[in-house]
Amino acid sequence: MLKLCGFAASNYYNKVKLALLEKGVPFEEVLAWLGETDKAASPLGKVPYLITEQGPLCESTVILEYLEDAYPQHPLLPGDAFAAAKVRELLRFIELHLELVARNLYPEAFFGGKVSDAAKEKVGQQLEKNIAAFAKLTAFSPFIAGDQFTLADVAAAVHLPLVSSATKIIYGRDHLAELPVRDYLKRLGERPTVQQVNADRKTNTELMLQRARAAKA
Ligand SMILES: N[C@@H](CCC(=O)N[C@@H](CS)C(=O)NCC(=O)O)C(=O)O
Repeated sequence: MLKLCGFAASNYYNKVKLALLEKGVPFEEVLAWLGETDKAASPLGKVPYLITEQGPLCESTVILEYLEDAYPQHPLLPGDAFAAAKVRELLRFIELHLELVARNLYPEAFFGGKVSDAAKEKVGQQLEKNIAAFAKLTAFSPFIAGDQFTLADVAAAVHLPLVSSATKIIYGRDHLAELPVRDYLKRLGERPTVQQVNADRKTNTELMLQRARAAKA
């Protein structure tokens, strides 16, 4: 059986978990905190990584693509090549131009660190520009790439809430507020798969915080 390794507080881990749940592919979760990962499976020590019968795979989007190829049931990419590329375009956009930019704010937004004012200003400007561009690519009708739940929704479900909360904490304003993201995430939240991922995330985040407190004591 596939083994998904990492921890459920991680949004990248949850992206793969949500795809597995949506596709109905059986898998086992193996808890691996940062610093306790298998470096042969994930040489940068990042999570998630997936252990397959043929060997390990890291990088969440590569894993998503592998799952689509290896488990065609409940496809999360359209059959038409162009429509599939449009889904991948959104997926890439969310990861590269939203998550990876907003991630610069996480040390202060979520982990008690500090981000310089200059960095905050630069990230804020970059996000404004990237979110305006993202808005041109999606109508949220009802899903990110149209009328079907796809890999782009899998990414959106885990990345967009963090972009919203990080910008709200750092700038006092949710930079996604002008898009229909709240209603969209509420709709996604009606899916049992998303509910499971969110419930496990909360439990695991609590555990992660307890570990951090114990390490400090
Ligand atoms: N590009 C990687 C990013 C994964 C990632 O950054 N995961 C975080 C946890 S949310 C992590 O492992 N951080 C530790 C590190 O970067 O050393 C992917 O898509 O899988």
